[in-house]
Amino acid sequence: MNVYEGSLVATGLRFAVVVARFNSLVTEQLLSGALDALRRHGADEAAVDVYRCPGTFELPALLKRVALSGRYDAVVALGAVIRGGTPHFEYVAAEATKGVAHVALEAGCAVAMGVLTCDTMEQALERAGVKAGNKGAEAAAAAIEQANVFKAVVARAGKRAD
Ligand code: INI
Repeated sequence: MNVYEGSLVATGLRFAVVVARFNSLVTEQLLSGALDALRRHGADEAAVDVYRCPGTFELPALLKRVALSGRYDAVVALGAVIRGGTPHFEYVAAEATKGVAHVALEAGCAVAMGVLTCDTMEQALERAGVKAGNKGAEAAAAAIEQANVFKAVVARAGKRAD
């Protein structure tokens, strides 16, 4: 039996982090969590690019262009959708989730999802480094692992079939 899995070593990999400005109090914390995780897992500072878009609704479109550019081993999507008094939340959250999933299936690189969907700003801040970890850091770790297992698939495909 052969088991293939991705390591959490980011050295030698190229990353893009795509982050929405809306609810920047939260998204900037997700961004610093993601960048910190990439750095601590060994990513080169010069191998990490950050792209910003207006809101989470715009995230999948930018993510798609970045992911399809061929420049990256992994891209990380960061945003924060927080419920207000109108159905707008549902639309933005649904489109962002579907959009990121769509890019993940179409892109040649790994795609990680770090978009929070929360009822309150307090819940969002808790998940952005205050009480419940940092989902940006978790998404960055997932991106590293997925990029490395993708490399394992390519390496496996290059070996003689047996
Ligand atoms: N964008 C977010 O990133 N988070 C939200 O909570 C949010 N809400 O709830 O309105 C939000 N709206 C803006 C949206 O992403 C677009 O930028 C806007 O509709 C312009 O296209």
